[in-house]
Amino acid sequence: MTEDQRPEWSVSNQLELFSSSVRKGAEQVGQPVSIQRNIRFQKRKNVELTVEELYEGVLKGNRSLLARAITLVESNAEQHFQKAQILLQKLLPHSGKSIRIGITGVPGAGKSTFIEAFGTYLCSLGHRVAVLAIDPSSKLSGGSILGDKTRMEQLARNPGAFIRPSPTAGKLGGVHRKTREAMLLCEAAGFDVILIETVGVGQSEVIIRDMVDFFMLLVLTGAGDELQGMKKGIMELADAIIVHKADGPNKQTAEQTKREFNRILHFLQPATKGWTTKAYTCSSVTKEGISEIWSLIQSFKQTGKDSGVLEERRKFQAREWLNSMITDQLHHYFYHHPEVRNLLPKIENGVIAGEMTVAKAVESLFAAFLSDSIHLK
Ligand SMILES: Nc1nc2c(ncn2[C@@H]2O[C@H](COP(=O)(O)OP(=O)(O)OP(=O)(O)O)[C@@H](O)[C@H]2O)c(=O)[nH]1
Ligand SMILES: [Mg+2]
Repeated sequence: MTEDQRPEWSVSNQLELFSSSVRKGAEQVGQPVSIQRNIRFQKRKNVELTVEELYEGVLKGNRSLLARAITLVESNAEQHFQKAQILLQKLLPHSGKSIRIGITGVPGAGKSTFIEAFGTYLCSLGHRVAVLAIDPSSKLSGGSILGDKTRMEQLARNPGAFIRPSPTAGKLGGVHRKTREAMLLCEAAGFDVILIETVGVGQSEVIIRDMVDFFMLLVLTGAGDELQGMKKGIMELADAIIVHKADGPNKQTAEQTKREFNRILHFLQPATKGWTTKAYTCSSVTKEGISEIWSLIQSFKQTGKDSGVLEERRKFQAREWLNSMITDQLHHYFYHHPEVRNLLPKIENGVIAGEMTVAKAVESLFAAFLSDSIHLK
């Protein structure tokens, strides 16, 4: 069949004839190699890539292959889990070289806007910036609300940046494992600054603190209320408190709020040994204070490197990660054990009806779980 005789394009007619004629066209305009590669990639978009292909792609810093590698680690399918682990194992030696920065604050504190301004600034200095998000509510909503590219339009278009919205919660390990693994992949892809956004609603701050080197809290003015409503515990997790939106009529009050935070911080335990947590002001609209925050992080990194505190922190975090994965796995195996699944409703009813003590209930379930380890595959 010649090109003149070719049939109408339809799904069943989509293959060689059509792609070969595109390729021919491309060769004619003198761009054979890259276009051909593109065609091949397009054709394979829905085809699962091998570990080797993902490995090569991530190491080369290819953003679309990095995105696909992250999709793989986020997958809840058992066979993807195994494949993802092989990929991570291979990439592990290439990870760890970034500065990991956590950013939290109440909804509307301006986290996404800050990341847009800060990330764009870092890219202009030649850094490669990856943005990840932890969404503590995704377990409930099943969706993702953070890391929205709409608030980060400029950064999303920057060739030096990579933005990944938060994963949805899964069964085998949760959002946190996925974020940690996504972070390793980004590092292997050459991103030297990792920004992790999470909305400050309690537990998520502790989780993010355990993943990052530097942790900052964005707060707003309205000092009295802000300070009273803020838990001391959260302030003690932070390496810096940023009074955000310090622009226009807000600028003066922001300075005042900063002073009040500094007064309180003086009496609190610092989050990082050898580092004094202080409050700063910044605006993501006027960009005032943005470069100072980067200088601050640089000096934090240097201090932490010299004292060995940063290395200690990473080691501690690796141990915590191991522990949390063991907990996740145990949880998974326990609740998926057929006998446990079978017994649990009856035992629950027994406990609710006051016929069985909780300790006895747990003992019975564990007896069932441990009597048969065949299912522990
Ligand atoms: N004046 C001023 N407004 C800002 C600044 N940064 C953010 N905003 C505004 O604050 C609002 C909230 O900003 P976001 O960046 O979406 O806040 P967020 O903390 O990411 O919010 P969630 O993702 O919902 O938790 C938006 O209307 C921004 O335009 C700033 O530096 N100055
Ligand atoms: Mg946001």
